[in-house]
Amino acid sequence: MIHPPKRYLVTSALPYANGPLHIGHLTGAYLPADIYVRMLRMLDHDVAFICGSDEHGAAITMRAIKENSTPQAIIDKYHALFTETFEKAGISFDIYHRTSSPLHHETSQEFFRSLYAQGQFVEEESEQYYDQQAGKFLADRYIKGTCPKCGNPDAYGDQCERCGSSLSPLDLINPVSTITGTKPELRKTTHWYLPLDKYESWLRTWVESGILDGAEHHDPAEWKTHVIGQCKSWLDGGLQPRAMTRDLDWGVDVPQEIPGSAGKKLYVWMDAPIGYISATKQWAADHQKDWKAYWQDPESALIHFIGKDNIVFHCLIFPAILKAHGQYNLPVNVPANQFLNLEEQKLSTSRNWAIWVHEFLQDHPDHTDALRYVLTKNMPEAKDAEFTWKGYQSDVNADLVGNLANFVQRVLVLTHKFYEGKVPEFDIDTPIVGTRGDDEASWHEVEMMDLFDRMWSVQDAISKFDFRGGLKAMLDISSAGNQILQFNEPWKAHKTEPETVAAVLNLCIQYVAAMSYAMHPFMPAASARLRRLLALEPLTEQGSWVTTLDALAAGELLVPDGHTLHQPEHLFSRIEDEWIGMQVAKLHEMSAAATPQAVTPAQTETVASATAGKPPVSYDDFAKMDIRTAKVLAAERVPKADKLLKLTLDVSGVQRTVVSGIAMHYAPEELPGKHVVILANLEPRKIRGIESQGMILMAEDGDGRLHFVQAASDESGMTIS
Ligand code: B3M
Ligand code: ZN
Repeated sequence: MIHPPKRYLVTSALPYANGPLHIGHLTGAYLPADIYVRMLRMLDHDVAFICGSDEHGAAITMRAIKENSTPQAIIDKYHALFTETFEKAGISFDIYHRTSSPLHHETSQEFFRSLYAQGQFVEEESEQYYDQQAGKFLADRYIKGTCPKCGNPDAYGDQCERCGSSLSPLDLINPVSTITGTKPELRKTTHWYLPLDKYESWLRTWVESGILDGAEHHDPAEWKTHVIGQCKSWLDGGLQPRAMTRDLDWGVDVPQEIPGSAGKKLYVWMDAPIGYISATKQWAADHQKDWKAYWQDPESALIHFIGKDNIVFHCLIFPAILKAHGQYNLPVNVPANQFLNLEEQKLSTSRNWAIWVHEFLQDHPDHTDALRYVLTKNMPEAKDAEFTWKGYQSDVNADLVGNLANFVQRVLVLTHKFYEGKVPEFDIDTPIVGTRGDDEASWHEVEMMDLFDRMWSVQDAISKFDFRGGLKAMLDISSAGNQILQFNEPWKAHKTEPETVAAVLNLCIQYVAAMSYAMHPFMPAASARLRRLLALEPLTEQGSWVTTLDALAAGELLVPDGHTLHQPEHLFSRIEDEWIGMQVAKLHEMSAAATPQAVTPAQTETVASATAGKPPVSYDDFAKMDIRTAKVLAAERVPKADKLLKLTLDVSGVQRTVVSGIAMHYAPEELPGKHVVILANLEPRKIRGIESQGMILMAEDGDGRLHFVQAASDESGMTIS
């Protein structure tokens, strides 16, 4: 890679359009990319920031099955939601595209065609699992079974989420179809494979030394250690040929003219990353740009922002696809983030243990920048990180209110008090007791050079993907400004040393103006508010950092003498305990409501105490419970209730109806014939008009998935004591 590159192409992982985005997604792949891109623009680089919805793959079709809906309806709903969410969160994509678009279908087919024509695929017939009842082959998430590596009974056909192993359906022990719950049979089918095993050696050289085709491509020292580490462990484990097609009915068709293409779709991990290319094409068409320059000119830098679960696809598989094509650049960096935990637990969609970005920003539109700040401060850059509401409160109150807003406020108030809001003129030679400055440079000049260095630190950290460091450097500017005020106490000195006070305030106003630039990548809306307070033009992104730093280097003022500032207003407001208490309560309520059986307040409490550990009970209390084995005879959805299923159970020959909140975890078709355990003497209760006679006991794993509890015998009606 030639430094600096002529242009940048920055991508954020295309989110699956099958569920809303939570704060872990935001801080994983979108916020860091946005900060980085805003800084690139301010540095006057040519950059395209690309994203879009990933609308194929089992994640979408499974959701459609569960919701009794269609894939099209699901993707339309979430694509619209994502577009709105990113906009509200201030994520400044140049384009937010979608993989269901005709342009994407054409682009990915064209790509496939090219690889096919160049003989890059190995066509191979193999035996794959087939669900007779559904009439479908079962790949990836359509098949479940026990992981051969760790024994997790719920491993998917492509991956075990417990131990992280990459799997193929044939590796699974006791495989079952996730569509019908039936045991699949093996059938022959033909697919096109990318022979990753043959690319192992160049991939290793590329990842470990940054050398590609004998030339320096990138500096591996700039890559995160955990990213290289994960790649190495995949390479050490040996790469296998990977099928680039699937037998599916939702996805991009394998080009029709290819013999044997009928019924075949592109593998979602082949089509989705090509989504970056099709989005770039659309953006280029909309803005009279040349998309090829961004993807194919070796002087362009491609950078992928992703979460750590996508590393193998962006660091090994997609690069292999791009290189097999022959005309594309490979990424110069993939600054993947690790995971964010929420209140010391894993974020979990199924348990609703999450802060949903659209919901939070809808309820609290004035918190966008505070959220961006706290998520950047706690970004899981090198290791998993924690988000807590208490932490949110203290980060906002200490840093944004106590430090930043307070500095701005003091400067504005004093300028209005002493100078009618006008930036005071000052004498460059004003000696200021106890501060720096020497014969060559005045105190004001020295402090302005210091400001330059501080701005440079912000830029330097961001360009190294050290967003936490950049954020700290930004806040340090305001701390330094506060110190200047504190040291010189202009509120006291005004009468006795008016020259000093004029110089101090002038300097502090320059600091505040610099802050409006330094804040911009992290908190664009607050930066805009600050510019309004300073009565400065809205900041132009393109090139403004360069102009500002040039001005500082030349010893120029950022705000001229005599310029009138607006009346002070608080830039951020304090967060009270009560507000935090409400957020914590909401989190627990939402999560309890998503947990089966917990549909009444009383039961909500039970669930909350279960996570905290329950107090001891007497044997007598335990003995009051009638716990029995039962067998599921039938299951159906409860209308207008996403989470509920109505189950008909057999309990030693007697039928019973139980309403259970497991619809997000099991499709009704998979349940008949299952053996379960129930609390048989739970007071009958009407749920959605159906009388529920008991409760099914479920075990919840660390990922929030629910599993039936079973006795070692299949007899129904046995008592458990
Ligand atoms: N949709 C997976 C995910 O959201 C996937 C990323 C695609 S990036 C090309 O984790
Ligand atoms: Zn496993």
